[in-house]
Amino acid sequence: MKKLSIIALAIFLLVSFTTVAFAASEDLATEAAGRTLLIDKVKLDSIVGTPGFNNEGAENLFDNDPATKFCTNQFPAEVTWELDGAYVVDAVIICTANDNAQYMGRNPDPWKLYGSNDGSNYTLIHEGSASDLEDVNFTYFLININNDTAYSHYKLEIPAAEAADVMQISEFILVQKDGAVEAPAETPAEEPAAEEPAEAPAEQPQVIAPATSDFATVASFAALALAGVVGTIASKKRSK
Ligand SMILES: [Ca+2]
Repeated sequence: MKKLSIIALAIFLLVSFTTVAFAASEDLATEAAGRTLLIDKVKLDSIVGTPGFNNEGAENLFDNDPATKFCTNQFPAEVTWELDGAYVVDAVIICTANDNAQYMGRNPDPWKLYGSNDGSNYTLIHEGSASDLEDVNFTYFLININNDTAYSHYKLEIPAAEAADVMQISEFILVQKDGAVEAPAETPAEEPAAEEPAEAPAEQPQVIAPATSDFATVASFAALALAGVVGTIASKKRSK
């Protein structure tokens, strides 16, 4: 009986470990487990990505629909997008696509997430691999990330697929770090900088204006001087 109990316990532990190691769900709310998702913070018109197959472009990663996917055979695949403010991201949720179980090896391997606050200079936040996912369909995987910096711009870089000529995922969701709300502090700080160039052109007409009045002044003096000369000549002619 003791042997049976030990075997049963071993099986239970093995199943538990497997469940924890490959925690995933076909339901986003279950996989997110109360975390704050930044789906509605994505500026949809900011999305720029490597072309995908027909109707399978990078914009499909941000539509909160696992039935639409980003599917491409162009590598390295790259996607950049902007949020409506700067947020600290400490996890992402990636969802597999409609036929990963049939076409195995299409998960990204590796995948690299970068952050930026100017859309030009990017910092590597995390590098993941195909081991974060499985060859299953329509399944959300939460991947924790070690990051404490708020970024407003993000870039996903996928050098290759795990074991196929085609890479595909259906959703790429940023997860905000609990208690980190830095967006309001970042956004106002950027606005004055953007206004500075607008003021510079306004000063140019002011520089030109004195030159015009100087010309008018010189012209006035010249006219007065000419009038004086003419007057002098006229008076001299009258005196003769
Ligand atoms: Ca989608």
